[in-house]
Amino acid sequence: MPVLNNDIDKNDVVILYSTMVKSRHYEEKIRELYLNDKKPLFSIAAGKIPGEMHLSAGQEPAAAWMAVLLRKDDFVYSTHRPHHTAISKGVDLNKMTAEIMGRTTGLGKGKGGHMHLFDTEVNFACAGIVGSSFPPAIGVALSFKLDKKDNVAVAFGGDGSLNQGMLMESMNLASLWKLPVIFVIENNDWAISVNVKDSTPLKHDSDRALGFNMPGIYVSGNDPVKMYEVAKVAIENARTGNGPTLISMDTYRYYGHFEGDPELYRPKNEVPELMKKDPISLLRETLLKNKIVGNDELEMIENSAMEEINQAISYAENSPIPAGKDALEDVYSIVNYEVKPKTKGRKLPMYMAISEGISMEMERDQNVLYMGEDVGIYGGIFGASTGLYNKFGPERVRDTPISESAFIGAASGLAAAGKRPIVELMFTDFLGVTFDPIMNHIAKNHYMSGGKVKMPIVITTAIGGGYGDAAQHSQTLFSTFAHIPGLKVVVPSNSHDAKGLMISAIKDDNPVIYMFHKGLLGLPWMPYPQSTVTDVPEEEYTVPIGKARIVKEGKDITIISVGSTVHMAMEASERLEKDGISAEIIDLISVKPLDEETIVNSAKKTGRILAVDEDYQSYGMTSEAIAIVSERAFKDLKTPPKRIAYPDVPVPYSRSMEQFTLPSPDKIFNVARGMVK
Ligand SMILES: Cc1ncc(C[n+]2csc(CCOP(=O)(O)OP(=O)(O)O)c2C)c(N)n1
Ligand SMILES: [Mg+2]
Repeated sequence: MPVLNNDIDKNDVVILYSTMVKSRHYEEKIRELYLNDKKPLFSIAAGKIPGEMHLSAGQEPAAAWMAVLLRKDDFVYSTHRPHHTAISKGVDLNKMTAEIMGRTTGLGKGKGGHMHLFDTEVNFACAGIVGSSFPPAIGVALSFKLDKKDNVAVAFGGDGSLNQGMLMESMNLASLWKLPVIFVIENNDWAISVNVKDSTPLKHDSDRALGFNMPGIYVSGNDPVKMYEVAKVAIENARTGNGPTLISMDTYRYYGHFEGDPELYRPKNEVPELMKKDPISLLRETLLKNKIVGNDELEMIENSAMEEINQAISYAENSPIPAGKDALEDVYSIVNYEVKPKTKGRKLPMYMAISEGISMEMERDQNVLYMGEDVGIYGGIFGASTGLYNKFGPERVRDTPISESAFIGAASGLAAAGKRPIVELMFTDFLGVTFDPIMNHIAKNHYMSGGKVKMPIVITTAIGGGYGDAAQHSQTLFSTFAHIPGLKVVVPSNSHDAKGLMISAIKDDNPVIYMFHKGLLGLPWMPYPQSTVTDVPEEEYTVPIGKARIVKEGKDITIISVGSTVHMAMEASERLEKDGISAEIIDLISVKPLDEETIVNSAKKTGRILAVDEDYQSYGMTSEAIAIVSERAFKDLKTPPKRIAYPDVPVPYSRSMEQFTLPSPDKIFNVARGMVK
């Protein structure tokens, strides 16, 4: 039974109790609705509640403290089992229930569902990827720290998340930067069917903190009062600038991993034994024994919880079901930020144009910051942040440890808290270690929240080969990003566009992947075509995202190019001219959204399409451009479209093999000539 110290505020304990009661009844009610309506088995269409259902009955003590100790503007990132945490943070129960039932009035207009609840009114979010709550929470915490606010961020994870790299990276960053964040591990012994003893070689999960030089506190016995006391200290630490805490709590999961789980892995008597020490019953006894409440008040607490829950269910059931076509809305936030250039400017190499664009936006908007590896005094190994550190200092131009999941994941938290982070993924090849934050969070949060959560994030990244850096440092990968709904992908081919696109990317409320080709940057140590060095206006201006440019008019053939292949196409076209062939060259500038109109109009004009790209051929930009032309201008074509892209092989090291595989002016000349003559 929980013990109440003399100094504990008795009202707080009553709030703990009533919050747990509400959570428990809510879960029982949701379970009833979910199971009743799920018959017949495998009939996906049946039932009030779609999808999987992970219930948290038994785990209430891990969350109830938030109802007392957190403020509305503190932030919580929860898990796939989120209801008790949502209720404890004060999420709107009507909208949450409507979301769980997939209704238009739901938190995400029915686009997120029970694992993806976003309530911007009370700063609550959750996610279905195990361990993915940690990086955004440190982002929010960093934002609080930068703004000198005394708020805290709380991130939840289960015992299964203890062995996720995202937790390690996030604890390291949180401790290093002394961020006001609390990591809560809800250890219910099970990660689906795997017992924690078989996954984690620790006495207590909180021992994970030892390696990160931060406090780690273990709470035994699923005790809501102990948890409250421990959390109080952790919060005090966080609010007063003393950094993060890891709290791990033993808790119980009464139901299966998901509703319908046959639980074959679980000893038969486990749940009945756990229920004998049910935390709600035990706290009720404590309240009665200490004469803090009487039976009448207990009854009132029960009744008021049930009333609220029933009202939320009826609100949800009476809310409209979304139209199927609503699925197509909320992928992107609509934005309008065009600034036309006023002057011609002066010549700058591309890397300096990029950093000039960033610098202007950082001056204009205090919310813009730049993070990544070696981006500080070094200025980024590709020079994108040249000079920024000296101008804006280490808080806003922030060197990070080599923890891409943590600092790119943090960007989504920073954005949710109102910042406009730019994060540098040094080589695009390193995407593999940080795809989850980009693909599942940064790209989708706007959509899953029904358009409420904005993700104004720029991810800068170096692409391309041609200098013998082989398979793990030479990829282009436009289409890997472009394939994911919610991302924009831009690729400047010259200095003018580099600055204007960077300013657009920062002003855009959507996540933009800003890809710069190493061989175009104008770096002193890397050869580059002189044609990349163009006039750059000194003032602020934007280059529109999603709009291609015809860089050379022509009438016989259209060459679609982007980034490095623009310069190859230009070179080839000079030779084609000499052969009497007039090529029209399109610089796509944006790979996503793709400017279909410019492509289709040019195809109609020339009747011949050659798409050229340094990314892998299969499922790439060239395939997409040709598909669009085939759908919209097939009858205007005089010959079958062709493509030159990177063959489906990893990038080889030796020069002879690399040059063989790359697109080149020669290849473009030969293929284009063959198509026309
Ligand atoms: C990265 C990732 N791997 C696997 C899964 C599938 N999965 C969902 S929940 C879960 C178990 C999580 O266990 P735990 O963290 O202890 O949380 P609990 O379910 O006990 O609340 C797994 C393996 C996932 N969603 N994300
Ligand atoms: Mg678990």
